[in-house]
Amino acid sequence: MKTLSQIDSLVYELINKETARQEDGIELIASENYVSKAVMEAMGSCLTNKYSEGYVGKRYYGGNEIIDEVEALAIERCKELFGCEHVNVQPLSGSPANAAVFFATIKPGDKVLGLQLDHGGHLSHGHPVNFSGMLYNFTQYQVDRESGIIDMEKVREIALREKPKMILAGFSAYSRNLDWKKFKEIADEIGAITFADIAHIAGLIAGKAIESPIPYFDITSTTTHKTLRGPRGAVIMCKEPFAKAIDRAVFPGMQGGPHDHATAAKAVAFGEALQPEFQVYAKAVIENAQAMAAELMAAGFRIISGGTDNHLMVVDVTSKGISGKEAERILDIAGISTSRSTIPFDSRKPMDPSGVRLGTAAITTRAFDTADSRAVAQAIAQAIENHGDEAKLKSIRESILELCRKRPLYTSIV
Ligand code: DSN
Repeated sequence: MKTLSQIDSLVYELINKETARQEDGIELIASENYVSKAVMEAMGSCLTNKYSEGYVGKRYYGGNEIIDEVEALAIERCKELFGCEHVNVQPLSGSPANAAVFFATIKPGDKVLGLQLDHGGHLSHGHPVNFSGMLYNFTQYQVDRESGIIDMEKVREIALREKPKMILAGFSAYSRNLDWKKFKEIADEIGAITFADIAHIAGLIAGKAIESPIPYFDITSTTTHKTLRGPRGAVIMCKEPFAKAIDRAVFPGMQGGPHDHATAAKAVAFGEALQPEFQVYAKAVIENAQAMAAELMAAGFRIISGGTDNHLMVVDVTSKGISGKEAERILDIAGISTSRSTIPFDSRKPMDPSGVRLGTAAITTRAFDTADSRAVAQAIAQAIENHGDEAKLKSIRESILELCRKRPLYTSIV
């Protein structure tokens, strides 16, 4: 970043500080990851200069012959990676992608069934403060109070009673595999559209570590920057009969010009995820999460649903006399980034809930193995148990720094 350092030393310094923060800290925010330098270079390219409203071969601006090739490549690689019939690679991020799916398929006021936010769902899955909950008539399903797992018989019961036009399956804080086939069977009983939001687990699906909804579901959206390890952005995949409506909903329905630099970076990330190494990565993400969950449970923490099948877990920290917000703050002091999280049936408020959500996508990218993941879990337990002891927190921070130096970030990614 030679030019930036000369032209704008303030921004340059801030980027340097953030690079150091990422290098010297442990990233457990379940929705974050570290992209490769190749993805970053594509994001930082001259493609950011272009306007290209429209689609390949049908643009509203001239000079798009190269952009057409970039977008066609992203489409081709995404189709190969996920085995989908059609894909729109233009969505700017997850919520706009989900908005486009709703615009394409249902009308304001229509009934939709989705997972409740504090049971692991997402704001755009019908929360009242979000456009989804304001525009559409959402009915929400929950996890079982005892097991912490979605009870498919309950989902069926609600679906048969409420007869939604769409059933939405997906989550941002749920650690168990979804039964895609069962969701589809339930939807077929009532003639509902099936919509999967795989934002969190897309990389695990691409890496063939967990099952894909794409063979069963009508429409699947995902962000590209979580386990999939691409740039900030999203895609919408669907069966051919929905293709035209999805494309029209994205543009001109929702968005203007696509971010062509992001499209190029998506193509790079899809290319990386098509390599055999990505399957090794996806498997390791899950193994690391399972090792971390086991260690935390051994230290006396309650993990919602009793473990994990994917990259994340929601940990109830209240038994250690601390709230989720306070745990997030203490762990930040120790050099571990997490995000506070509500737990199902939480008696506390969303800004200061009972849990923290942890994920292993980022640490696995920097080559952490199961022994490292267990060491991180021990550090978390120690920090939370000694949350009032500044000297102890300082010594945990030192051990985290040592672990980070053992697994350097910007030399381990290519
Ligand atoms: N903010 C993302 C997450 O943390 O899961 C979802 O939008």
